[in-house]
Amino acid sequence: MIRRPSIPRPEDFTGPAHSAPVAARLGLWLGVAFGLCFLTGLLSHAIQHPPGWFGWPSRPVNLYRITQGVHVLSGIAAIPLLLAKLWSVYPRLFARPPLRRPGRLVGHGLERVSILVLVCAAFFELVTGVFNVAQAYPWRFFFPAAHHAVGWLAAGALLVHVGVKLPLIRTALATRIGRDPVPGRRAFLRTAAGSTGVAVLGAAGVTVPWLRHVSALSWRSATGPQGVPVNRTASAAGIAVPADWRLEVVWAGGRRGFELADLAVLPQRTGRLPIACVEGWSATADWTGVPVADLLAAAGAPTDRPVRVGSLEEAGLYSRSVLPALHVADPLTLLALRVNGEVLHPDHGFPCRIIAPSRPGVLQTKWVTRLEVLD
Ligand SMILES: Nc1nc2c(c(=O)[nH]1)N[C@H]1C(S)=C(S)[C@@H](COP(=O)(O)O)O[C@H]1N2
Ligand SMILES: [Mo]
Repeated sequence: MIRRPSIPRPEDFTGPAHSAPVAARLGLWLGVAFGLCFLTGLLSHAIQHPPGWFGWPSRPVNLYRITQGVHVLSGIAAIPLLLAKLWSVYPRLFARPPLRRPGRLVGHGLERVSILVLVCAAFFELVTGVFNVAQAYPWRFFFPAAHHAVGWLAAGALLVHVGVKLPLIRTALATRIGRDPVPGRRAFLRTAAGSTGVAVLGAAGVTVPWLRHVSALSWRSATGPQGVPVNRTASAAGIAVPADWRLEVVWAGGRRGFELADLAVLPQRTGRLPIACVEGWSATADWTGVPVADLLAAAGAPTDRPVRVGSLEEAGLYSRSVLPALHVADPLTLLALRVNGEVLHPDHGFPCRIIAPSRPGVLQTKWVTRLEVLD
């Protein structure tokens, strides 16, 4: 007699991974990782595109380095957690009928759609984020804008999902795993937690100095001229410093030019400051230069305004940036001329660059040629 192969039902999956207490715990951990990742991502977005009400402090000097490190590492942690969670719940795909009785149709349909959106958005965020860490962009959209928009989509879908499932989540979390009649649940959760730990440790070397030696992803940390990594080299940016290079300081009431020799004789300050790239790597160095506020004062310009920084680089998204007034006022916001005791390498921005505390790397403009005090 030939038996027709039967489509399984969720109850047919009896492995320890496929149970509500396991799924709820993985969901909780995943929620924490996503939450941290979302908030630190919003923060980074706000620092780069500050709304009027938003102010970001310049101290402690490592603040942005820490929030961006948390962003990248919580995203890395979410990858094994998401895979474990999907493994845990995929038998639900076999639930029949796919949509329930008319009375519950709206709620159930909403739940299904929110899960589909959530899974797609979460995958999109994690995959594009990892590619960004690797600085590979095999797509045509603009990464920061897409990553930001889909982040909101994931957050919305997650809220709906948690809202719909809350009663179930509560019961499942209240079930003690230790007394569980099904063996193996604890082992599955331990494996998920262990893989997450390995993934985080493997990535943390990009930003945590004492983890450099155990980290596979630390390739960016200590390479590059003068001990600091480089994202965009001078030749990639098409930089040729003209023989008559001058720094122009411009403000509402006037302008003044400085030659390199003029900058070199102004009082210098050295600060141990990080470059914290939005892609996750960070590296600390001793930067020496003229505090921007002192330079403005020497020019006779106001020192309590935001300042637009212009570069020799003509095109390119990072060829200019704006220093908010809070950062201009910080004496460690430098127009740096030297790094680790040496004149800046061309790839680090010779003749001079901005190095400010607690600031995304993309805003640490290199090859500076103009400072414009804004109203
Ligand atoms: N003019 C200019 N400045 C720039 C960039 C750039 O492409 N052009 N890249 C920025 C980015 S993304 C980072 S992380 C830092 C890196 O500085 P470094 O190359 O000296 O390490 O420079 C920033 N300054
Ligand atoms: Mo960067």
